[in-house]
Amino acid sequence: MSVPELTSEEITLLLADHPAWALAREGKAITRTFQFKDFSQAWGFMSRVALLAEAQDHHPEWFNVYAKVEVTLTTHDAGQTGGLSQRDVTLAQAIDALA
Ligand code: HBI
Repeated sequence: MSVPELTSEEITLLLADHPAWALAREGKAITRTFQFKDFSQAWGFMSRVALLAEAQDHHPEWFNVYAKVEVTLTTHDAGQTGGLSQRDVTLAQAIDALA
């Protein structure tokens, strides 16, 4: 089911409120890289994010190597070909609260 995409004003606000995140994929996603002490810390973070994602039914695209975790948020169901939605804002806020 399609969900509304964020307007450019909403995206500007999102980036202002969450300066650790950067726009990616020509404005269709946001991304943040986390660096932890070791793999165990990184995996613990990923486990907590996974529970958030399940609770919100909104899932990250992510890459992990050892203590680094790269998180990208986009909404596959947004607009015609995907994009940023309020779901991404909500999940980014929850992830920031964990970090
Ligand atoms: N996660 N990032 C992301 N984007 C989605 O559109 C999405 C999701 N998780 C589940 C989900 N959509 C559900 O609406 C199912 O339709 C897949």
